Amino acid sequence: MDTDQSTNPFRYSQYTPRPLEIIDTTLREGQQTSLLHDHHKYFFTRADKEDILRALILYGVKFIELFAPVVSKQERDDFAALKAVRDSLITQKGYTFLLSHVRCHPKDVESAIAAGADGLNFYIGTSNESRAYNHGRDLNTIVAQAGPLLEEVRRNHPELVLRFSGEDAFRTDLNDLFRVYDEVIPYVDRLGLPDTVGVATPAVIAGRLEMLRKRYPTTDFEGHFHDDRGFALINTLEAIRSGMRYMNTTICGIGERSGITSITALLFNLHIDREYDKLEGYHLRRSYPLNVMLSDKLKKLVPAKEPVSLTNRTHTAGVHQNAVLRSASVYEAHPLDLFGVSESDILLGPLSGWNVIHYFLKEIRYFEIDDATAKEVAAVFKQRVYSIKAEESPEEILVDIAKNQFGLAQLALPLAAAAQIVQRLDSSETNVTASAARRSGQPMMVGGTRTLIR
Ligand code: HCA
Ligand code: CU
Repeated sequence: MDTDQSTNPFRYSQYTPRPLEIIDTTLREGQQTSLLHDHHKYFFTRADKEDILRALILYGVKFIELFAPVVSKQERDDFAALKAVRDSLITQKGYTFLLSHVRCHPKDVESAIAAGADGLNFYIGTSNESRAYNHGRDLNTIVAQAGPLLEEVRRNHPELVLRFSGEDAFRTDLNDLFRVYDEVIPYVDRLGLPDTVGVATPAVIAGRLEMLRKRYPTTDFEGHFHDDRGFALINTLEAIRSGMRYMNTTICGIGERSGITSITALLFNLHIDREYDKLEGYHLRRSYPLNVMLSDKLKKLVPAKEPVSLTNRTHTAGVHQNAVLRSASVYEAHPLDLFGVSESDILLGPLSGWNVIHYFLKEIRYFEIDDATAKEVAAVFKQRVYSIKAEESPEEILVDIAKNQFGLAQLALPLAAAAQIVQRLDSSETNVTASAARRSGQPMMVGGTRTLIR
């Protein structure tokens, strides 16, 4: 498919933006995560990038940020491969804009345009810290460099989507930010407001946006919130509430240091807050599979602090387990199944009560067991499980006690019937995700019941 911008039929000017446009930057900011280094991985392979891009497009994202091809030969070659993936999904999902993250530097710009980027996300440090220690240029020099460059790009490439960010915007004096933005505003589609080091609070964001929107009433803003204080998500929600339409995210929030806003956490919270118009075009059931896929590439489980996680449907204490067996709503307040966490998990362990043990042995392992025996088995299990060995599981110990110590009879099911009862976590999803789930150690589910016990 020809994506030369001069002949590209999918012009940005023809696109009607939705109430919330996510600009996902897993393939740029996300690649800067130190988590890749933990396993000597250092970068996403081309296949990883293709999987990530495909999954994001299927999720409903229309804007994807990539590095400038000038970063490395690998990035340049991968850019072409990613364009091919994007093109292959146009019939199914419409057009997705690939945006290149560029310094205010002609070389970056040329490399991105030559690669066929749909847009350029310019950035230059505007805070005192950036100016002193990053690029060493004062405000006049920044203005003199950025203004003419953007003017030229806009003149020669009217079809490109242009964004300009003052890096470290929340430590930049507001008047300094105005000074630089005043210069570039005639040429850009959006102004970026990155909280580069995670200093902002919701109140600061609301205040700044009010002033910026007054000064630039017809321009869209793009947020990018780092999580150094743990505020990325709440800052993002506040910015959207204050009228920001474009938002940067990554899958599982990966990025420099503690990263930025998690894409699935954002959509999950907008749903809980009943901001349904903001969810237009996003395929929410793909949320959990998206987290599983990315975590698998990092050789991790979905992080425990991700709102859209199996952890949030996993119950450990006996009181909790007993209650959720009757009604999950006692300890699960949110519609996680709409976000692809379609099962819940009860962990067998020293805190499990006799009713869960009874449920597991009877309903899942088909032992003939009454309440009184279950209480006795539970007492033995609670003792033995404290001396569990690394190669054992609580489930094995429990079955061993039931079978060998109590001599309980077990209903023998024909193999074919048993096979039907066990299904994969994400059997409704793609094979890629299913295998990712398996390799991530994501559990198997018991069909017919809504609860998995491990
Ligand atoms: C970076 C910094 C950046 C840029 C954000 C933007 C930030 O890693 O280059 O271009 O808007 O947090 O400021 O990610
Ligand atoms: Cu960043």
